[in-house]
Amino acid sequence: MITVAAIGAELTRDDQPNLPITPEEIAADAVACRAAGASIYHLHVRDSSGRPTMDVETFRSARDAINDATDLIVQFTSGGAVSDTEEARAAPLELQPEMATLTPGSVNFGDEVFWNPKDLVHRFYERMRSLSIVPEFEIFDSGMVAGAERLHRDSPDHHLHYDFVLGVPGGMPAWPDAIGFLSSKLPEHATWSATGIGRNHLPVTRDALMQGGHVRTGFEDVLFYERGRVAASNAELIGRVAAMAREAGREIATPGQARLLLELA
Ligand code: KMH
Ligand code: ZN
Repeated sequence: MITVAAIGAELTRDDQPNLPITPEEIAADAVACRAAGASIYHLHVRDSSGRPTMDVETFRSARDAINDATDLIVQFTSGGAVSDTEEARAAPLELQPEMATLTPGSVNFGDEVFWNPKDLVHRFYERMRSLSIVPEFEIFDSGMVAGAERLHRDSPDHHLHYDFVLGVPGGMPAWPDAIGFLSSKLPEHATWSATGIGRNHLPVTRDALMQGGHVRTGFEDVLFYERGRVAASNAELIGRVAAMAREAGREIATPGQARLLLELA
């Protein structure tokens, strides 16, 4: 499975002129990503001036635009931006996306803190499950694997899927043995993907593909396609990861196959 983290909350149009913002731009981006091999679209949204927002109607328009144009799994962020309140971060869940991210612990995030105290995480998890949303646990540091386990208490009523996000300043670095270590700590039958931020991206992608994991790419994680050249599109980033997967002898999942792997309804 290839996830595209297409937008994020940190990047601006000044950094990345091709950042998709309007529903039309997001739909066109999603179509291109689907053609290049993506099966999951990890969604953040922006307001009309390009600032990150957790506005429910903006999420609705973007989600509907992706659904109208593709069969991609739409995965909402519940992380938002580091400045968002708990209420704002939780609000779009009422739209019942198929999946949503859940970060089971706090972590330094550059000069800021990505704030996920235990009670907030439990409230988000309960809300997701009450709406039949399958969480993807975002693992920025190793203790978060234990944090996720405390949520489902060994008897989850959904498939367990994790995403290792390595190389955020303040989180777990993209150490060469990080993926092997983290994946060895997951419950049986769990699936996992990995992404490396910035210059860590290709080594982490390669390691994940070689070790049986799934992968994530996109503007949220990668600004430069190569030294000195900003990525032209999310689809360009997906295309590179898909080529690496094929070279590693891995098949690319369609959204339908990903739904089976993730046991989505
Ligand atoms: N923007 C980060 C603070 C997620 O989408 O769940 C959090 C984030 C994780 O992007
Ligand atoms: Zn995100």
